Amino acid sequence: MWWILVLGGGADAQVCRAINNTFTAKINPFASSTGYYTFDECGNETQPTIGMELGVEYTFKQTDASNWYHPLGFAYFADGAHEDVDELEPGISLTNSSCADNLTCQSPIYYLNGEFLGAGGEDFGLDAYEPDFFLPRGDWIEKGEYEVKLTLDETNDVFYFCHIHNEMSGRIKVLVDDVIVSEEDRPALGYEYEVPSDFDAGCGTYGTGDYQESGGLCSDTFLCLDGNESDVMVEFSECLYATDCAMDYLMRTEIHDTNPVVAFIHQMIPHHDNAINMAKILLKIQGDWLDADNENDAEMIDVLWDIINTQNHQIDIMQNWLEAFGYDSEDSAVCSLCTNSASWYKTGDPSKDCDWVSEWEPRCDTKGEGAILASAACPLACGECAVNTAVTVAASG
Ligand SMILES: [Cu+2]
Repeated sequence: MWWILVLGGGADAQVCRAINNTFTAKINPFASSTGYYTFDECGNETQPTIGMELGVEYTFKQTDASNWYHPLGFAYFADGAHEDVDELEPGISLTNSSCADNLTCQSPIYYLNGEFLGAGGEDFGLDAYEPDFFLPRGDWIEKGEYEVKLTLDETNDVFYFCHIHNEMSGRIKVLVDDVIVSEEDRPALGYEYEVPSDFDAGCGTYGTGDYQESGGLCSDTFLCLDGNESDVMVEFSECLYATDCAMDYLMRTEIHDTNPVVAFIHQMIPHHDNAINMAKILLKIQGDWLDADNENDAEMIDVLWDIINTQNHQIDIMQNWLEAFGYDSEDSAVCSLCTNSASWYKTGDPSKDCDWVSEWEPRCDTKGEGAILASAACPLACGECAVNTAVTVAASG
């Protein structure tokens, strides 16, 4: 008899294991544009790869309030229905057609307050579970304890994912006697997880690191400080500046030639991103200012979570629309507002205007009336418009 050689002694460290067959889900809203799942059993790691023993029932608890708008799903490929790929359902198997015929394939089972939400057969409770996560946050919290049970009886990797937000999938590897069955990570996740910049990590935002005041991408002042602000307010204003600048910069889109929906979306996504980031900044520092036990404060906290989750969901819908009709996923252009003055001319010589300046670069040092330099009055002629030519920059997802 052959010994089966298990390669890679570090295999055990690759997956996070449940405690008492339970994974307690939470969302870290600051880990990415949408936020990422964590499980108490896996520490602070976001989107951890988890291990599940073959044939053992596990419970995924979604009782923490941060789960609102993030109903867990399970699929054979990353992102399930978002990508039109097979999910774990009673009538779906990639390998065993008889379970599909009998509606007994491996599938999650959804519960509220310990009660199965489905009717059996093809109905495994998702049709009641998922819609509840669209309820107003307070109503959803009041309804009670949401949880999903899942037993895996096939050995291939599967994924947990969010039914509402795209690209929140994490890998599940199957264990037999605590050993990973399939070492290879297959099928592929298909995308890299988002990693906030150091600046974003401090603010709780995503995608604003390049838009700090020091980056010079915005000439406007978004916040007026008089020097008497506390350190907290100075830090807060630096975070706000960067997200405001990102929106200001990224909303300068080219109008689409024929389709108003395209231009609407290209502007609305950075607009939404700003709302989401503003909400996250406040949520991150809420501590001394918003007390969840105070009725008015609690309402404000609801608003912050609502902005983050609903506007991220709308961004997904808008991105899907662009993809469905074959339009670019983003378009950000700093439009050419840079034009030569029609009235400037060299002092005392009206014939020497911006056109004259444009003929020879050294003429940019010429002064006009009021000692205004040609380089300032004729920016187009003097090559000062570089920042104003159309550029496409990566928008945050
Ligand atoms: Cu979600």
